[in-house]
Amino acid sequence: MARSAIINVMVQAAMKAGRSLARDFGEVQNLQVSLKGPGDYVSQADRKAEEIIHAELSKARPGYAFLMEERGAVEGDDDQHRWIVDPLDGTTNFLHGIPIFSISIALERQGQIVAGVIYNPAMDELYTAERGGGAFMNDRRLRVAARSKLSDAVVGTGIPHLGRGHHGRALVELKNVMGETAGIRRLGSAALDLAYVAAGRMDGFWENWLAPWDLAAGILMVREAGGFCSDRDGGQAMFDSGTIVAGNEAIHKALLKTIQQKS
Ligand code: 2AM
Ligand code: CA
Ligand code: CA
Ligand code: CA
Repeated sequence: MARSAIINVMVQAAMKAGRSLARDFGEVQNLQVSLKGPGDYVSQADRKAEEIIHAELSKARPGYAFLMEERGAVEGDDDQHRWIVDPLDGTTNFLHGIPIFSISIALERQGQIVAGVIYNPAMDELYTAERGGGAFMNDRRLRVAARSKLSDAVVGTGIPHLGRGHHGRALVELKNVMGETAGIRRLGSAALDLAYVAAGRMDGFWENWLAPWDLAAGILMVREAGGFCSDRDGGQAMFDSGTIVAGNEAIHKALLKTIQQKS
């Protein structure tokens, strides 16, 4: 399968940042770490990877705007295009030596996500998607899982930590989903959770209190693999609400209903 020019640019940036993350992952005990808020860590590795991605993408497409987790918004001359970047999704795993983390890069054109790349350097798994062109892992075409019953489904989520999210609501959702599914998984990288749904490894995923850089590439990945994504009310305000529910058509619908239960 031949990759398009824009996917090539994104893959090159992700792989270069991935090599930097892999080196830092090998000596994680030497990294400088700081706290952004309670339980919210950032390291030199996050910042280095973000610099690499910013430099590579700016060189390849001068003038495009950016929204990045660590630097925030960077305006560009081109008001049609914006990169949405999480240089290290799963920092907590990374800092604990758990090899489940990723780089997430999405391209928005006129407010619509048109390309996405998610890369896990520790497992050398590269996910790519282009609007209307399908989703791929290491160039193999992806399709969401076919299971249609929640009782057969393995579903991913994220659990809020100290200082973040509404723990009471998270517990109600967990209780309801655990009572209706074949298993819950908590990987620790929302971008990879969505990539796993696209790959059919997990049947569904839901999480609250996420940011656009956690979600942008993954939403396109799931859709291009034939899946469905919405916010927790069933609408399309994932970026504004920070909530997401994903799966194939049947699982998405059933999962939405389950997490909307009030108690
Ligand atoms: P991060 O590793 O890039 O920070 C895990 O459930 C997901 O939540 C990860 O994608 C993680 O992204 C994100 N996350 C962790 N802490 C967060 C915080 N304080 N605010 C928003 N998202 C966070
Ligand atoms: Ca972070
Ligand atoms: Ca993130
Ligand atoms: Ca991050």
